[in-house]
Amino acid sequence: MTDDIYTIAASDITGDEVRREKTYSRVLIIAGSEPLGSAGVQADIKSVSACGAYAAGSITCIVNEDTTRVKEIFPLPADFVIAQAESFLGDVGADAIKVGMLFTQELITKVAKLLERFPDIPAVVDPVMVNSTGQRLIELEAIQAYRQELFPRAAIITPNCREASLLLGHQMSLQSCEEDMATLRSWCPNVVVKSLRPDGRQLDVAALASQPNLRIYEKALVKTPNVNGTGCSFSSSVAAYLARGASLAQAIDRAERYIDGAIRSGASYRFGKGFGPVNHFYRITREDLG
Ligand code: PXL
Repeated sequence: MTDDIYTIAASDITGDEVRREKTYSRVLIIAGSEPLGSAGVQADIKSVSACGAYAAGSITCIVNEDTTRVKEIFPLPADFVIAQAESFLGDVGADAIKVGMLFTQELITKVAKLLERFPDIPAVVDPVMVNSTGQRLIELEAIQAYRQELFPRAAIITPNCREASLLLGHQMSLQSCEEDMATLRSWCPNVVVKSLRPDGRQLDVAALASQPNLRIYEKALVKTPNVNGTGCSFSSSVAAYLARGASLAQAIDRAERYIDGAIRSGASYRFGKGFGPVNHFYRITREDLG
């Protein structure tokens, strides 16, 4: 007995026979997967799509978590992660790369070597180290590899304040900001530190090689637990705008606007008992969807 095969609009036309002249703005995401759809590669794909670029992904690890805690982390073999990325880069090509959770020192080193081979593709490196509940998402000994190997290959790095503090070896504050940004810039010339929280205010601080002064984004603190994956979503949004041809400064401005809207729009949804997602597609209305 043979299996039934249902064929829908089968085509034997191969690429060479067709004029394919349109291009996507392509973002290759190298990041971890999680089951909530709030953070990691799931958030990355949503953000890149919501910001108008094509999202492709190489999965680094699978995280089992609910909205209250990370339960288990299952890293995939580092060479396989790189091979997935090479499959996309070698055949399709990318206009920007977003690097999220890597977890192991071995993978950080291997991703650094991969980026070295593609120096013309800007890479946004989000050094994922802790999640919203403060749990660690990286092997301790791997932090050094971010500083020494991966950051020098990045176009921009986007640590949050806690991650910046781990990288610096001390708590980052508004008082130490100028000095700390200078240290971070010694590893990568373009840096955005997310979520500094001096006296009830919420600040993101950007330092760009092209600009003499720090750019400070002050945002009203939105009261919501729905902030899981905000770092992932922000850095993916930056990558999407870079892929679409924006300058770094423009990409950060647009990503700040995007994530602020996504947090506000998602603020009052009920979603589990802990930290929920932002509303990635808030700019698309029901009418758009038909
Ligand atoms: O938000 C940080 C993060 C990144 N990547 C993955 C995660 C998380 C947080 O839970 O699961 C895969």
